[in-house]
Amino acid sequence: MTLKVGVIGTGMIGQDHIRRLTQVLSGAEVIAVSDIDGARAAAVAPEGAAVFATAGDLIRSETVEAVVICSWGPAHEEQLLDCIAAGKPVFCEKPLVTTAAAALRVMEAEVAFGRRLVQVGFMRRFDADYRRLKATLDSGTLGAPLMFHSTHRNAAVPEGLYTSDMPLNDTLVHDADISRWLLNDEVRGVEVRVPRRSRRGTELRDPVVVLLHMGSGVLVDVEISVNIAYGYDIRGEVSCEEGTASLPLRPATVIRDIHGVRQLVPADWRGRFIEAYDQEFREWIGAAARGTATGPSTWDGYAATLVADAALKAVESGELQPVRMRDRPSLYSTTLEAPP
Ligand code: NAD
Ligand code: ISE
Repeated sequence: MTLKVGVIGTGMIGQDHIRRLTQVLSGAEVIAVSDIDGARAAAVAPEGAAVFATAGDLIRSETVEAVVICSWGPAHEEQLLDCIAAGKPVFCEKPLVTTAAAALRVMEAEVAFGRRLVQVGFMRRFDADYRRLKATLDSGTLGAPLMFHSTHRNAAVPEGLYTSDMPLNDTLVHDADISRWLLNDEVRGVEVRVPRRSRRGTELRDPVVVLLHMGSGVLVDVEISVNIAYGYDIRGEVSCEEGTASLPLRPATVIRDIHGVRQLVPADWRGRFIEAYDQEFREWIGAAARGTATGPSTWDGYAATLVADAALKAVESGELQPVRMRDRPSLYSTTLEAPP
């Protein structure tokens, strides 16, 4: 049976997900699209797909069985609540929402519904390298993890659209989520330091260094540089009691020629995580066809949102900012599961 999917937000990642649902994966068909920019939605709609004037119309359409949200973060809350009210499985790109209060509203609605419907787009959890790293840590062969060094570099970000808060409330959510997942732990406190500003980002606060204090005492240092020119460079190394484990550089091919020895660097997230996005959608289609969701949940989106909120306070105060989570509803009791 083919899952009939509606996509909301047809910008960069919306178009990439339409491509993978249409040309790469089986089991799903994009039958509807919507964007506040109606012309863009019409231009990228797959042949035969309906173009809805509003996200709400798409979500409530009887023909749409499951929804993919790729609009801007501040629009996610209303669209998620509409999906839950309609009882439809929904894949929502990160960030889940942009405030802790909004995350709690989405969580309350899903808990009241009584079944998981929401999967958040934390694609790193589906990346084969991160999965091997987690399996190594979980095996215990290196002893307990002590520190995690996470590097998150973008070649550039859209000028004017990407603001100084976004390294902390848009980009950092990936590092916060992957730290919780890799380490089976929660973030309890956040510090932020701002080094010398890069002139490439004009007024943008870039780079930033974030220190996540995990419940076990593990410290995670995160470098976020969003205008580093040379490419999209995601790195991770965990220092444990008896050794270290790190992600390989991708693509792994090493070129030797008259200019020396080098590896290519992906231009952006599309290239680096292409297989991870494919896998997250493979798993989403399977769960959505059963009327539910898998992988990163509303609880995980809430946790990342709290870290973002704390980071924004910490950058202003210069102090360690605590992160206090509410009790975990039983609906989300298995969300820090090991990879299959
Ligand atoms: P984009 O600006 O290219 O596209 C966003 C689209 O959403 C635009 O076409 C805009 O018109 C539309 N839109 C905005 N508000 C809307 C609304 N209320 N209803 C319908 N359409 C609306 O941005 P993007 O880079 O594609 O990012 C979209 C989302 O995906 C963001 O939340 C971003 O953080 C996330 N993202 C995730 C990853 C990842 O690696 N997982 C990578 C890039 C972007
Ligand atoms: C973007 O929205 C993403 O989610 C990318 O994965 C991230 O690396 C980038 O910093 C964000 O802007």
